[in-house]
Amino acid sequence: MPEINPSRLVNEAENILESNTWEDRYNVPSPNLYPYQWNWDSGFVAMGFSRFDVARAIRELESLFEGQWENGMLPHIIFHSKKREGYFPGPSYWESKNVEGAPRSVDTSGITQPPVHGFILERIFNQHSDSGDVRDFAKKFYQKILRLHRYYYEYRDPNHEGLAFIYHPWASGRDNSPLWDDLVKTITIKPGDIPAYKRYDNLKADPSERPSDRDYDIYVYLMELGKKHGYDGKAIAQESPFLVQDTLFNAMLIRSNEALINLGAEFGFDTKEVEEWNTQSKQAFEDKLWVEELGMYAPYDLQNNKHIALKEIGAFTALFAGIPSLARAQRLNDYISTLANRPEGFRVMPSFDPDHLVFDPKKYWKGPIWPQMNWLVYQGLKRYDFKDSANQVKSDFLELVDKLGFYEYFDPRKSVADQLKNGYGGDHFSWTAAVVLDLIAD
Ligand code: 2M8
Repeated sequence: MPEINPSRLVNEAENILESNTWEDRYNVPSPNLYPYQWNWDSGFVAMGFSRFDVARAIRELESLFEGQWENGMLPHIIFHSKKREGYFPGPSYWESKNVEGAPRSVDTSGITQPPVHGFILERIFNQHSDSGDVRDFAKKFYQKILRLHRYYYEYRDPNHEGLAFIYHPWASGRDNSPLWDDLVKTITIKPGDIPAYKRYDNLKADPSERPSDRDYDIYVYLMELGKKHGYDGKAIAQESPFLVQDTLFNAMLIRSNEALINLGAEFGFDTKEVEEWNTQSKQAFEDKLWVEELGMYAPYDLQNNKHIALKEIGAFTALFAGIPSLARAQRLNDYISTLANRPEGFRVMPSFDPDHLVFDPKKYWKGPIWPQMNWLVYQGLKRYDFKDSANQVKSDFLELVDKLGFYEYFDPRKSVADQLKNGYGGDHFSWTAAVVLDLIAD
């Protein structure tokens, strides 16, 4: 382990989670850059809170699912407060209240994000299984997550393959990853296709660390498509030029299904439906998303019927979901170990292939180290008993936070990061704090 000061980190992390909380019930990823409640961020935030205030962890999950739609969909942003301005696309953009089945009490976005809530609930329950309140909450909350998963199988899997699609890069959680570059190049935007809009993100964080304007036009184009179809996955599947079975997204679904199966057994629920989904999904992930020449998994582009064959961090989250055979897991681990031992000196785990031309160690999802991704990769390596690389992934991350602060993402190049004074993107970042708390306690 690096020389870090765990008690200082824990104090700071707790303060960040508390100060990024509003109305004592929901947390924002970073007050300046992302001033609303985000879907998978809140999952990790609940995990962090559960290390020192489990009642707050429960309120975080409850407030998040106030945004759940009748069809089960959980939006990627819940706009509890309209007063906060300065984020595009804000509450009025999505027109969620015009959509039947969207909540009446709160505005939401219309796209979703990786389904982490099942395994987060399981983690919180396992830490507090002797608490009657936590058990009661978990039993009830289970049903909401079940509805969410049912939505993915019903609306996002038109060929009943067991793999859910996304139709927007933001739903992958990895917005401007090079994964999506070629696919979005095929989208031509004609005058009148998208409304005029104003970005705020690049005023609040260094624009060189944020997505390009062209990326944003595509994001808006795909949101407009969603809006046109009332964000209905089935209708969008016919028309969207961006239709992808993503690695990370499906690995999260599979790991969360597994959590529902485990919790269901604990609570005496019938878990047959989830077991059937998960058996099919795990097999489909293994069969369809593995790319032999790459030696790892890759997302599948459903419109052009091909893999997006690039080396990227989503592939490694399959370990956490227990998907790979031992032989494949070994290949994934070998890749991580070689990366960690390279003479150029990388901290692991960069979010994109450092040998690729478009790798950019500073720019958002094109290369930097991301806190929640390191947590997922760490848990996966542990699951397969790859102790050395697991510890490397954990300690590299804690060292970065200790040196550079609670930022959104970090430079993976040792020689560069060691000279820096801060990380990249937003500061005072909630999931960075949450992951630090969980890793230190783990
Ligand atoms: C980033 O995405 C949002 C859109 O959802 C943005 O760039 O405005 C991503 O890193 C995403 O994974 C994350 O959930 C969100 C809030 O932290 O920020």
